[in-house]
Amino acid sequence: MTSSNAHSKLLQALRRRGPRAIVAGTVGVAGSFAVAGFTRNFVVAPVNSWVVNTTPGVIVTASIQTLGTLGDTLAFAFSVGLTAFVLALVAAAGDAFGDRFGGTVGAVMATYFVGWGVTAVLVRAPFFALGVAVPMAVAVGLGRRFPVRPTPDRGRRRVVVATASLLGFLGLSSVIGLRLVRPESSLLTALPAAERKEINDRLDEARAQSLDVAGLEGLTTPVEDFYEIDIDAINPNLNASEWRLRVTGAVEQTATFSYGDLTDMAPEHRFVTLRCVGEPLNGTLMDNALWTGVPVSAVLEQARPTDEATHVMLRAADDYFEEFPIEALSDGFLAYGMNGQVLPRKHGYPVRALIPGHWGEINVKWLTEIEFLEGEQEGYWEKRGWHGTGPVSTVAKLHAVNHRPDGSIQVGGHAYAGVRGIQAVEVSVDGGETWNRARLSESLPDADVWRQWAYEYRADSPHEVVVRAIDGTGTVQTAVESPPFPRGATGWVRRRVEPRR
Ligand SMILES: Nc1nc2c(c(=O)[nH]1)N[C@H]1C(S)=C(S)[C@@H](COP(=O)(O)O)O[C@H]1N2
Ligand SMILES: [Mo]
Repeated sequence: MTSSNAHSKLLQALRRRGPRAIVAGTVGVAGSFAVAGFTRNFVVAPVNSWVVNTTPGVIVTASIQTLGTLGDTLAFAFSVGLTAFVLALVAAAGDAFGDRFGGTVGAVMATYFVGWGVTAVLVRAPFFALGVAVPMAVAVGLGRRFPVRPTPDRGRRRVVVATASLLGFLGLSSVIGLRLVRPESSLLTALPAAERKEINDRLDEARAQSLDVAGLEGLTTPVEDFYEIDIDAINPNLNASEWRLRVTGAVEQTATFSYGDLTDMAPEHRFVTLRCVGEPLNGTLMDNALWTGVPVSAVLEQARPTDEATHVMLRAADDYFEEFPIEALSDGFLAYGMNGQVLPRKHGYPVRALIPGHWGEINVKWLTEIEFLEGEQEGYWEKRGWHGTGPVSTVAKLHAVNHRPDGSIQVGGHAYAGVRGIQAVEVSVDGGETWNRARLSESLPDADVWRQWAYEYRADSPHEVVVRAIDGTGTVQTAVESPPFPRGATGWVRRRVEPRR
């Protein structure tokens, strides 16, 4: 046989089986989604993990930097295509098997068993593999029984029927699959109406309290604007129904909690501000949200730490871990909601820790374990030289400078001092010679929140604006300048302002 002969045989085989195989691969993916939704039992999930893990880190990082979460989405779309392609190969093999043994029955059986086997190994769940195997086998069987050939007579009608059935199946599968798990959508619909009302009232209140300064972020940061810091480019994609929180180490008795255990407890709603120790003094890695969840103390009732326990290690699904003194945990919070939404994946779905007054890094996302220790250990960042497990330092930022129609100048920003609170913000418009009190937004009724400040004045020559906060204990923000590494930036924010010409 000449090679061109073999080539044309291959082409013929492809032309005959290709469309059928591709349809089978596609309905295999759709069927899997219908039974599993966006969970690890969805056949694309293991393929996507493989794609992400085999993509070199530099490319992942670069794609995250240039594409953001679009990179995630593209990788996922690619994984969907790759999965359908692999399943199409299985279907083509089953189809070819039928040509030799048993005709259509042989093809259907072979497709069913191989499709099921491959998927069961991938998702490690025999039942969910049926979602792939059954539609694939049906597609191969129908394809053989009613071949769609582009002949003028019944060909056209069959194309229409086949296309319509395919689209119908895809649509139905998506609808069913999306209903199974809705991690990122829906307001916390499971909450009683009274709780939903409380969330909305508190968000409204914060909106009303926000200072009306152009270009200044409000008191609540919308979820899509909330800063995000992760050690990995690709975040864990956890399934709430499989998620567990374990309380271990130096405890009277270990305990395990499911998502339902936490959401069944009486929910609380707290405004908490987070700030990353790594941000520059006047940076943008500081935001505030209304979090819904339960106090850590509620789970410690069932797993009390022993008298020897001195520190806590929080561990997460991305292998992140952070340690801090046990005292900080008592006011801690386990959040599963954010601004009235289910906690988004990028902020730690299904559950994250919030440790009042401390740097962002110990507010562990994708939390899986609270381990009590009988002594100190280093956390992820501390192993890398940071000292970010303690209380935040005091900061007043300057993010808005407005030249107003009446000729005055308005400056404004946010100030934050953790649980010490903000008592005052002072503004100098002469480089620090003299100081004036800024207007402050009313305090939100929670312990660990920022405040906005604003100050209006007139000036007709270039000048330097300096701001400093005074915390709730009366201590003035330190003027000593230090870089973010290793304990957070300090100093006063200064900015040169030109009068309007
Ligand atoms: N599991 C896990 N938790 C984490 C991190 C992380 O990379 N993994 N980053 C930490 C850091 S450094 C900060 S500043 C905050 C940021 O929280 P955010 O991304 O929700 O704003 O999360 C902390 N919790
Ligand atoms: Mo951070």
